[in-house]
Amino acid sequence: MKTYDINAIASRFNLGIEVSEISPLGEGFINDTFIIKDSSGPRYILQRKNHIVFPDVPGMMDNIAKVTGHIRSKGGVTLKVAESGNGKLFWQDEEGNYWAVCEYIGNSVCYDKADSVSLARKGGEGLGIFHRMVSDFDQPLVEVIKGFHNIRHRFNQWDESVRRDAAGRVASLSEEISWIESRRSRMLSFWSEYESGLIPTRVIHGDTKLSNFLFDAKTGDCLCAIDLDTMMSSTVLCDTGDALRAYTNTGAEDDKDTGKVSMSMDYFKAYIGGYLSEMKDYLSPSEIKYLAFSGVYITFEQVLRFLMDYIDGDTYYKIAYPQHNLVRTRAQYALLCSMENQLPQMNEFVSRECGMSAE
Ligand code: GN1
Ligand code: MG
Repeated sequence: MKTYDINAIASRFNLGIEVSEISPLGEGFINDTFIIKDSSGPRYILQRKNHIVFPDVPGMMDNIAKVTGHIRSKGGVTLKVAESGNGKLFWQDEEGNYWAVCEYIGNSVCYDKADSVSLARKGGEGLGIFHRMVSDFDQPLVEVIKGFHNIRHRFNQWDESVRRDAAGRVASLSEEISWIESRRSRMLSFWSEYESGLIPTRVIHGDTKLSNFLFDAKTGDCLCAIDLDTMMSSTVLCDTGDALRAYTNTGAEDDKDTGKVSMSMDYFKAYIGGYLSEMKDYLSPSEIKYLAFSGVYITFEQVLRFLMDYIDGDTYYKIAYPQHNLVRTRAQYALLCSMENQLPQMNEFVSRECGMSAE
């Protein structure tokens, strides 16, 4: 990570505390994150927002202010964004970097991996609560990343990447490329149902992996969604799908041993059971129909995105070693196959939970 004069940056915000320490936090692939402490402990989270990935940071911060304001007005727990000295929700440094600060939520814990079915259940409840809280939000939101979970858009980028072959890697990837091509029409036909309006448009979080939710350190309940940068209007199936990708994986997102990677049916049931306990009455029949498939959809999208970044020469995701994006691609593909194989049982579970007979 590049070094910044982090104390000078923090001093641009109206924090109202005596800062005692600022240290790096977490391993996000996109932003740089720091924790600001005073003598009582952690107080704020400071982030450099990646403005290559998020071209409209002011628009993004505006989305966050609107949605968190809505949740707060309904008595829900959510992030509180701090203003900078100029009254904006961000501060731009001389190099053009955007910085933003939000209050640290105390007595909370955050996980990288679900290590129990009860955590998966709580996580599902947490996303359900978030979707329920925003189900009546009706203001327009900025599309922070164009076509983020839109597979038609992703395929357009994909076609261009393969044609460009910027890193000269395409010739060596015929097997991996066939994983994408053989699923093209199925993924596009699902997305057409969204485009046609059959699947409703709502506020989504956009990046529902485990570490983007806080849990109560005492009760274990999910407290709130964090990392709200990718919130936009889309289908909630993107969120359930991305969460299933994260929660149900028996291995790591970038497992070198793909034999360790599979979808745990127990974790699937726990997560979806928790989600439906909060959201069942708010979902349309089309959302219920595709709830289990949502995991397949987003895991496929992630295989495509990791492979596309590898083809592009690793320009998007931070990597820890040269083959990292290829290792991620193969690990996510193993998860995708495992989900595809278990889809009938996943659908059966959803139907049963929703009191419908399985198709
Ligand atoms: C990125 O920023 P982070 O690490 O929470 C990415 C997600 C991917 C995820 C894969 C804006 O999330 O879409 O699913 O990596 N975020 C963006 O781990 O592209
Ligand atoms: Mg994150």
